[in-house]
Parts: sequence; C-alpha cells; structure tokens
Amino acid sequence: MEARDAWKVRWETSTLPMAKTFMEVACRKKSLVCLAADKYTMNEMFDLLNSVGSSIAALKTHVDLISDWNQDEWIRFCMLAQEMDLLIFEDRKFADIGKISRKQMGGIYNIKEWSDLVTAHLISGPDVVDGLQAAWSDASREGGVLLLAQMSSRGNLLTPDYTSTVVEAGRAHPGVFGFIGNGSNANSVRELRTMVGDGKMIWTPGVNIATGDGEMGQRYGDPYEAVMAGSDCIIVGSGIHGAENPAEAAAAYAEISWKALLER
Ligand code: S5P
Repeated sequence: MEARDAWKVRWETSTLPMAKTFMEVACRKKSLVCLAADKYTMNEMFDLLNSVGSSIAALKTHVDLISDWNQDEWIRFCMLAQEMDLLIFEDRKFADIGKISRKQMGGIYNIKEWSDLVTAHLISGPDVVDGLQAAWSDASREGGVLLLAQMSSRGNLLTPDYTSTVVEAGRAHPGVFGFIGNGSNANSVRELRTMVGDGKMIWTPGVNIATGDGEMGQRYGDPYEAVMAGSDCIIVGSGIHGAENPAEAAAAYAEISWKALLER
C-alpha cells in the first residue's frame, strides 16, 4: 500500500523528510512498532534484532546500557538495522543547554554519526533542539528530535501546562520530528493529538498487550487504542523482548498497530 493512502492526513501535512521516511518504512513493513531494544550486551542486541527486525519499523536504543559496547560492533549493528530497513532512534533524553547537547551527540558513542532520531526534554529551553540539529549538521547527516511532551511513568512532573508549552514550541520547529506521548492512557494520547494537530508525529511508549502496571512505576496501555487515539508509532520493549517468543510477539504488535492505522 502507498504511504499516502495509509497515512492520509499525516502524510499530507508532514513536511519533514524523516517523517515521510518513517511512514514509508511503516508501509513496507506493515508495522508501526518501534522496538525498545533494552538489552545489555552486544550479542543480545544482535540476537534480538535478528529475531524481530522484519516486524518492526524503528529500533530504539539506550546505547549506554550495553556493558561490552565497542565502536566496531556497534557500527556493524547499525548497518544490520539499516539493511532491515529500520530507523535508528537513540533514546538519550538530552536535556542540557544547546552547546553541550551538541557535544553530547559526539563523545565516545558518537550518536550523531548513526542516529536518525533522538529524544530530548525541553526543560532547558528550545536551544537543545538547535544544538542536536547542529550536531547532525557537523556529521553531514540529517535527524529528527522527539520531544518528551508526556511520560508513561507514574508521578512524572510533566504537567498539562508543561505539555502544552512543549507542544507549542515544538510544533513550529523544523528540527522537531514529533513528540513522545503517554501510551499507557488513550485519553492522554487523544488530548496530545488535539494539541499537536496533524503535522508532527506522536510516538508512544507504555504500551503492552497486557495492560496495567509494569516494573518500577511503568504503566501500560493497549497498543490498538494508542494508535486509534492518534499515536503514529508504538514503542514496545518488554512486550517483545520479554516475551517467550519475541518474533511472534513482534509480529502480533505489528499486526495490531497496522490494522489500527488502516481503521484510523
Ligand atoms: O515516558 C516514557 C518515555 C520513554 S522514551 N516512558 C518510557 O517507558 N520510555 C522508554 O520506552 C523507556 O526508556 C523504555 O526504553 C521503553 C519502554 O519499555 P517497556 O519495556 O516498558 O515497554
């Protein structure tokens, strides 16, 4: 199916090339799933990617979780992700001033060289986005920032006022790919979509076929409802990598999310 037909208003309204790329990948894979690859060794990362790569559209990493991280293997891992037609999303949650965030995209992990997307909190002001974009320019690459507008964890400090300030600033910024919303609550996603309009992505963690409370304050909502409420991508970690059969689980999340998009 053509991305234009599947995504309708989101396709028409999106101006960022990276958003169009994601929508096309999602159509090729018939999946709105971003895998949260929260594993702790390079071998585990390769095994997980090899088993679920065909059912996902994006790969979210926490590069600093990996105990035996090394540059050579990481580059190979990113090349495998690219061969599997995936966007690579480092969930670094940058929050410092612009010039430091720019430099934090370098350093030992050199995130600017391999990430297509990163997360940031807007708590320090809008320059964090400019800093991250400057870093991708330094690497002669393009990328997009997902701003944390809501969170899935209980007791988080992202109040409705804070959310609307983030959305107002992010909506107008060409370096902002979209927003992270609280997938554990369909009403929150719906409210966020109303604020955001149709021009930017909303990606939602806190999603699991088994809804309810997760570990250490995490909360889970239903993947189908999250997409129906306006989420463009469900971020799923333990629902896939913690399942007895990760490949089957990933395929199930893909099917649910794709069906919901077509119904939406
Ligand atoms: O509000 C948030 C934002 C993010 S990016 N809540 C989250 O859980 N996340 C991330 O999504 C978190 O860092 C983790 O990698 C993933 C959720 O994993 P799961 O195992 O709970 O599905």
